[in-house]
Amino acid sequence: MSAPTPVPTPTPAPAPRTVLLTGAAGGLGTLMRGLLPAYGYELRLLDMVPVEDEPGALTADLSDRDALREAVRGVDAVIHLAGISLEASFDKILRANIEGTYNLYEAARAEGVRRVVFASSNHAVGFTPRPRGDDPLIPVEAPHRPDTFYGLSKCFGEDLSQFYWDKFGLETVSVRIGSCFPEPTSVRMLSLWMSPADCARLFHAALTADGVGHSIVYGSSANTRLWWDLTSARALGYEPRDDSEQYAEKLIAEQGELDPANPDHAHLGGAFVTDPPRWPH
Ligand code: NAI
Ligand code: 15L
Repeated sequence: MSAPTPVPTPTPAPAPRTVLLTGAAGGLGTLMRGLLPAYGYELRLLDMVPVEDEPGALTADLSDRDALREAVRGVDAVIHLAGISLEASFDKILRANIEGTYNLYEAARAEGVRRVVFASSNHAVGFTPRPRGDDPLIPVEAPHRPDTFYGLSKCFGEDLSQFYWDKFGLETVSVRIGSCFPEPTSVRMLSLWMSPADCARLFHAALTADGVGHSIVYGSSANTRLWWDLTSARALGYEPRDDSEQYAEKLIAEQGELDPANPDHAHLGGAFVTDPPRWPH
C-alpha cells in the first residue's frame, strides 16, 4: 500500500513582490495596472492582445503552454484575470476559460509559484435568489448555481483551485467578483459593485494573507444594499472603504426599483439568468 498523500498545511511566507497579471489589457486589468504598483508590486503583464503603452508586456494566448511557463517563471504570485468575461459559446468558453485556466495553473505548479488570485464571478452562483427584506446575506458556502456557460467555467476554476491546493499545495484565493467598474451602472450593481480601489485592496489582501489554502471570497465594496456576506474576504484583512449608495438616487430615478416578478431582478446573476445560450457551438 502506498503512503497517504501528505495534506498541505498553510505556512506563513514572505509577502509577494513580483506578480503576473493576466488579462492586463482588459477593463479590470487596466484598472489594476494603475492601482497595484502603489502597494509595492512589480507587475509582469500578459494578454492575448498587446497592452497599450506597455511595451514590456507579454502577448500570449492562454492556449500557449510554453509561453505561460515563461510568463510565470520567477514570479511570486499570479492574478489571473484573462479569459472570456461574458457569455459565449461553450467551445469558446472551453478553450479560453477552462483549458486556459488549467494551462495557467499547470504552468504555475511546474514553476513553483506559491499563490494565485483567481477572478471568479458572481455568475458561478448566479441562479441564487437575491435576498429580500430581512433575508440573510448569501453565504460564501452557497452551492454553485452557474447561470451561463461562462459561470460554469468559473465553477470549474474554483474547483481546479481547490484541487491544486489539495493535491499540490498551490494556494488560491478565488474572488467571486460582483461588478467592478469605475461606477455602478444599474440598480442591481448597487448591491454587487466593487470600486476599483476596493478591488485593489482585496487583491492585496488576497496576495498577502497567511494560510489561505483555497479560500473563496465575495468581491464587492461595503455597499448599503449588499446581497452577500463579506466575512471570508474580511478574514483576509480586506477592509472595503467604498459604498455604492451615493449612486442610488440617480440610478433608481432612471431605472426604477428591482421588480421581484422579473427573473432578471430576482437572482444574483441578473440578466445572465435569462441570457440565451449561444447555439450552435
Ligand atoms: P475583459 O473582457 O475586459 O478582459 C479580459 C482580458 O482577457 C482581455 O484583455 C482579453 O484580451 C484577455 N483574454 C481573453 N481570452 C484570452 C486568452 N485566451 N488568452 C489571453 N488573454 C485572453 O474582462 P474584465 O472585466 O477585465 O474581467 C477580468 C476578469 O475578471 C475576467 O476573468 C472576468 O470573468 C472576471 N470578472 C470581472 C468582473 C467585472 O465586473 N469586471 C466581474 C466578475 C468577474
Ligand atoms: C461578470 O462576471 C462580468 O465579467 C462583468 O462584465 C459583469 O457583467 C459582471 O459579471 C456583473 O455581473 O455585473
